[in-house]
Amino acid sequence: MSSGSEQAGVKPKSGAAAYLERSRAFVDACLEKALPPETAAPTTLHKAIRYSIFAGGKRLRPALAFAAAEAVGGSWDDAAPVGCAVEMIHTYSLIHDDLPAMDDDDLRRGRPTCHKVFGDAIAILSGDGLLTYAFEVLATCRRTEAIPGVIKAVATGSGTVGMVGGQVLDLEGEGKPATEASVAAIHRWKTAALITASCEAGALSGGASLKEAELLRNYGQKIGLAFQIVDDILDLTASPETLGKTPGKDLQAQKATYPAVMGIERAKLEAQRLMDAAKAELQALGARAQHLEDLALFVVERKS
Ligand code: GRG
Repeated sequence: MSSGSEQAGVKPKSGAAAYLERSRAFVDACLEKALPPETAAPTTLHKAIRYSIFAGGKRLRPALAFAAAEAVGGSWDDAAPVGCAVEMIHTYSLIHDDLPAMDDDDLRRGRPTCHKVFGDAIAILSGDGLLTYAFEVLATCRRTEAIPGVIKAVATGSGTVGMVGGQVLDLEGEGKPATEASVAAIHRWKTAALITASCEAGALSGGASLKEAELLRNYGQKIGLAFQIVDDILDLTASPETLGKTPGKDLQAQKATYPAVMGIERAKLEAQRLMDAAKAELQALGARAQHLEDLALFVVERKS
């Protein structure tokens, strides 16, 4: 039997699309409460922070945190601080990445970048502010016994042997010959590490055992890498309107990417292989991990 929306000619949302929509509404309400209003001093800084964080974006990392908490029997409320923190850190990384000293980009999430609107200094400080708020909000996790593990997972994923270190490898690799191994090393840190932390910290905040946290970490590493492979492919194939950022930048900067070292078709197969391997990590968690399975599929099938 078809649903009402199908009868009306409206395509029903897939499992992941509906989950992302619900988790976006939830995390945006939590972020709204966690961050100071635009009217709070210093107003320029708080305006810039809100301009960037509420500019859109898929909110994939919070959704992963919520789904990981659910997969171990926890709730969205348990994982709300993790969802906010990883989105704050992700947004800070985008603001800093767009600066003239890094990727020098004018467009992000379909809008002029933070530094184009507020200037370089405020953009740098907005990123600093978001990173600091992330750890303040993590300290409010409901399961207080989980807080040290949650903080460690998020700090490792976003620090010098995680996202920040990956950004350094990425910048240093520009214009140099790349191999599959060197590209994987960059992507594991630059992109997969924060996605991994979202899954692991989300699970811990939901009461995961050490074994469950390890499964979720393994799942996160695999979909994190798949996410970046798809990002590399979209940079070559998607339009600025769909992406909300300038495509073709990787090629222009001679960046180390999967399509550059193995071609687009093999890169697509590698993303699929990683998705299958990620799903295999979920088997021991049973039906509660269904949303994580849907999100793994979303990661490889996404168009923006
Ligand atoms: C500057 C410390 C620092 C780190 C920068 C993550 C990163 C490292 C830079 C972001 C630039 C970039 C294009 C990275 C590749 C993958 C990625 C993180 C894409 C953007 O993530 P999405 O697609 O973005 O989840 P939305 O806007 O949907 O949230």
